[in-house]
Amino acid sequence: MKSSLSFDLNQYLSERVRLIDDALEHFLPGEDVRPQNLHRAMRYSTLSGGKRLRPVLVIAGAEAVGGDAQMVLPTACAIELIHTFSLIHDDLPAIDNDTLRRGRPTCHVQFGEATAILAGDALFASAFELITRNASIVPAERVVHVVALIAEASGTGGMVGGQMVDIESEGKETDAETLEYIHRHKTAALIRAAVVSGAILAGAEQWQVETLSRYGELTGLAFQIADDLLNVTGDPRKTGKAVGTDTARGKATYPALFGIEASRQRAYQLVQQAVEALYSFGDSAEPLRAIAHLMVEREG
Ligand code: GRG
Repeated sequence: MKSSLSFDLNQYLSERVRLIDDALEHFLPGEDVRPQNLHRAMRYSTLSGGKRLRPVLVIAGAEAVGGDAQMVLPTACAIELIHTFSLIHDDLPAIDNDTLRRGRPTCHVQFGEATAILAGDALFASAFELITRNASIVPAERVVHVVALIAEASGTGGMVGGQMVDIESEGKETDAETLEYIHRHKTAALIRAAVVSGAILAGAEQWQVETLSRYGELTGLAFQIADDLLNVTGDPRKTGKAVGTDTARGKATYPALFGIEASRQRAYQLVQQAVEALYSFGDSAEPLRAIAHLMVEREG
């Protein structure tokens, strides 16, 4: 991971990831609580060493507008639960049929398909319960705004909609417009919602919300292009998942449509634009600038 002279990204991330991991551990039902198998599956998939990019972005969004991690921690964890839910369902035999995730057997391989489906469902419901807890920390109208934003980013106007078009495009020739639709909805929508939610909960002004929305959209797209590239050129020991699966399934991806070099350039160009979008922010947005670069320079 790269860090600028004045800002230590590694330290920034490790401090916030620890906060998030502790809060998730505390929030999720214990393995000995009935129904035990469901709770084991929820904990297995959530507490399995993800990068925690989305919850970190919730915190960084809050910090960019003068807030702090404690103001937004329930919502940060909630977004990670939604992300974990999407990964569990994405890996199912009916969707991508993947057997490896974060370096371990996927949820349905470990617990069976029925439990994996229910674990995903329960994580999604728990996420919204968790967001409402933010109302004990910040004004409730900000929380209501964030509930609507995250629900939209998860549903047909976001992740689920993108996933649907992704599935429908498998094995077909896909044009650039459809590919961008898939990536913007399947991946960028939740990333954008993460950074914007943090800012709204921390009391952002409208211009700040609009700027961070643009930052989230641009970096979210760059992140998915990097994910496409890692599926071609990545090391499974670092990504924790199988490589070459997109090509095998005839998936619509940037490298498949534009080639590796052009995809890489597009990802870097998007990051550049995202960083430029933050020009009106001062040092408080330094974490967001550094995270934007990390999104495309990562190896896992
Ligand atoms: C009903 C909300 C809902 C979801 C079901 C399956 C599905 C619909 C959507 C799938 C969305 C999806 C899996 C998009 C891919 C996004 C992506 C690049 C995931 C990898 O994220 P990382 O690299 O993973 O942040 P870690 O393991 O670090 O958390």
